Amino acid sequence: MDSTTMKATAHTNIALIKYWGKKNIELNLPTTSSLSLTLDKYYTTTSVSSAEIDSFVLNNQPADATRIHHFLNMLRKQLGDFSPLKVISENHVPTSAGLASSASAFAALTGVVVHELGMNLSNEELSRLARRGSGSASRSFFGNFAVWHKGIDDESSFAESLNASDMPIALVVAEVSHAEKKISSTEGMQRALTSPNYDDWLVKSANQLIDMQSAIQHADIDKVGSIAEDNALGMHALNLTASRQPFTYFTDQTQMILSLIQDMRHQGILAYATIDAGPNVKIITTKDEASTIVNILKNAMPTLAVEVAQSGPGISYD
Ligand code: 2P0
Repeated sequence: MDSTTMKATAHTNIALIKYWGKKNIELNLPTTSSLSLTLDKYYTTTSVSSAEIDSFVLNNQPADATRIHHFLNMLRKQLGDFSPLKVISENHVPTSAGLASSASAFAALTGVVVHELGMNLSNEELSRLARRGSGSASRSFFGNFAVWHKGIDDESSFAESLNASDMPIALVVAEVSHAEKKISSTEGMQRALTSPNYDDWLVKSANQLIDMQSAIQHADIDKVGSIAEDNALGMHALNLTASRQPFTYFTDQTQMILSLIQDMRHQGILAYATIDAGPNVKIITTKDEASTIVNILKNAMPTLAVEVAQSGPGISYD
């Protein structure tokens, strides 16, 4: 691989129907299909160059390359051997605070390596490879809405675009914490699998996915939000009811925002919560109502960092 300045930019995504469990850890096959909205605001830009050993520079700082080295070795097995790489990433996502920086990171890395190898793979094929680095990365190649089909094996587990038309959906991100999460997604999922409610959640999730696709096709943002909130709270209920080491990602601030959202709905504001592997709350709403929600949050919780994100693009190269 020649030394190069080519860059791939992938945006992160927020799951509206969550991935929360692995059927196969080695292959990163999920227990459910999931559905996401790609976000405009948060993204990772990555380039690679030849090096003596696999190494990683994140936001201009040397970083631990263990996970990346493991992933590059998987790519070497799948695509043919290539020499060690220095991976240089700029992360415009708060790292490890439940905003899924691994999604944009592994999508951008997969995209740039495959391009540098001179291979021409479809986004679906790239998605299949990126899945092995981080499940949610499979969904970050596509703009707007994407669905990750859980599949039954390595070949059949990948994401694709939903080809939905644009709708005025917005996401108000309330950043309760930038801190590293206490329990990794992988560990959290393993605990959730021990919940006696897990099998019921699988059935419910499959039905919610069908309903969500229909709501998206009808551009029904209220329904999109309501299904997403139900799905997310179901995921977090699994954590609380795990038979092995039950836990929660929620903090007092998370609970406070959830109750503010209920108040907003009573006032007729379209606002629904979704929460990932951390305390931050993302509020699904319309572009028109986003600023009202920001104002309510800022008034109630003046120290809260709040941003508004919208639908973002698929992977790009320059
Ligand atoms: C999701 N999350 O669907 C779910 C919802 C967090 C909560 O995917 O173990 O970093 O690397 O495959 O993708 C975050 O987990 O997990 C995630 P791994 P990942 O977005």
